[in-house]
Amino acid sequence: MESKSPYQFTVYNHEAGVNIWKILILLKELNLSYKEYLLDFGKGEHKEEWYRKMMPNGRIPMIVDHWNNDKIVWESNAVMKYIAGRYDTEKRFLLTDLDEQTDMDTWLFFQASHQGPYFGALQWFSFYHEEPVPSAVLRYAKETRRILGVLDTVLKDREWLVGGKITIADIAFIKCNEYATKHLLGATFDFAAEFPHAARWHGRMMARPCVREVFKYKAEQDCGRERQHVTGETVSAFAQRMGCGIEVGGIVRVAV
Ligand SMILES: N[C@@H](CCC(=O)N[C@@H](CS)C(=O)NCC(=O)O)C(=O)O
Repeated sequence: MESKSPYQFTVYNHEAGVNIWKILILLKELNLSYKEYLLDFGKGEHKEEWYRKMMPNGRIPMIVDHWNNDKIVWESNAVMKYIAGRYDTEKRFLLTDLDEQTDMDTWLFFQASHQGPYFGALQWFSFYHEEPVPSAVLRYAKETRRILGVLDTVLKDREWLVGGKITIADIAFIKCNEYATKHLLGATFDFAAEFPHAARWHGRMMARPCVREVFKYKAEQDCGRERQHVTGETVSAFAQRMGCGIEVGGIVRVAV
């Protein structure tokens, strides 16, 4: 179907969404055009019927490709695979060897099934849960460190996760690692000292112009890691009030 849309994708997002960053980075790296639609979580717009018809899970992110019959794709790593598979014609972020492709998928699944949920659970129990649950903070802080340790071990003798070059699998980890190592694991956490190989790999990605551009854009959007997006209360104020979080109530001591 010929589309009249002047931009290729609509990207459904929320200003505090975490899984969107890797998609925006890939779109920028491939110089593809898009428009963001910011859903109002406060009003539950992402649970409304019109949205759920496209996105049955009622979450973000989701994309619509107007230049391919309004194809809908959701689950952020599936979105990355779709965008790269169709539009990274020079395979800048993909691999050609079948075994390496399998390894790339393995890291994408690992990101979606381990890094995303465990880091997300640490964030939840540190800042958003109704009552303090120190044992949950402890468990997910340990898991977060363990996952960084897995990455650090494999990156000891290689620059990238698979195929000797940056792929969508590497890009998939950027945002959660940045957030965990700067905020979630507390002010005393030293990424370079504890996980030097993963820290160098992360640093290489953070230095890329397109990555910097997305981080700058997001900072300008005030996407509110310091804001509890539904109530408007800051995460710090929330953590203080609840007496929970990595740096509150001495939990940092048991988490190490
Ligand atoms: N595995 C999914 C995770 C999607 C997800 O959990 N999105 C969160 C924001 S990053 C969301 O939409 N939360 C809203 C809600 O839970 O209602 C992906 O990678 O796309």
